[in-house]
Amino acid sequence: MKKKLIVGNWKMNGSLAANASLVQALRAGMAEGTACGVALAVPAPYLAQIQSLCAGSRIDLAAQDVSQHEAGAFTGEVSAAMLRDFGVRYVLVGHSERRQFHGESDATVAAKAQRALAAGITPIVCVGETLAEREAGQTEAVVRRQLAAVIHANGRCISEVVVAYEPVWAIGTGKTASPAQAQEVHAALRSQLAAATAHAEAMLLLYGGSMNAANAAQLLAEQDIDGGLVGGASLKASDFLSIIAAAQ
Ligand code: G2H
Repeated sequence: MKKKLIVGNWKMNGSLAANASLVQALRAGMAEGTACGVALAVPAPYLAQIQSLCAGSRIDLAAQDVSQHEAGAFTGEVSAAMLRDFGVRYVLVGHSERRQFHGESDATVAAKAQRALAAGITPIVCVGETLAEREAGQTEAVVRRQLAAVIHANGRCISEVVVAYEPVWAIGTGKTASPAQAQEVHAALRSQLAAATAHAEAMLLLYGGSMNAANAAQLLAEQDIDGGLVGGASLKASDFLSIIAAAQ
């Protein structure tokens, strides 16, 4: 069976002290036989700290964003090569908070995925519709358009990305897509990927949007939900450990 993947997205939260106790609790609480992949997407200034705290553990390092540029005069940006220097394995691209608050277009997201892949880092490509788009019956069209840009820009490498479906209306709101709602979109994304690569079945499709200790097992039981991208619930060790346990 495919190994599931649980990624904690800390967003703009943390401090040196809080990070140390959270990672310590996760390391202590992860069962010996934890079978799913686990990664933490941490704010860039803490990459070195988390790299060292996670050394020798089963926790992989992830970043929350990457520049679409290779290097040079791009003040404030972090390149894929810099992330690689810190042992980053995954990077989020196109999170709805980046699309919404930082004006990232589908083309920008596709270019970021390309930079990550070129540096040997797996992009976690986030797609998802707003409440207005869902109510207008546009959910599938929106996520297909967002994914199509990445497929188009990344060609044969598309099988190397992870896709995260995050309905914008479910992010940080406490509202979760029902397992059936999420599965419906995941199945559509899987069939879109299948038209682009022979490896679509093996690819990981994560669900994100108020996933928590109480709803994770049901969501993860769906056929096309291969893991979770977890925001708020990844900041509390006991909640995140319960989600990891639900992914075994
Ligand atoms: C969606 C998710 C993690 P939360 O952004 O990416 O956040 O679980 O807080 O809804």
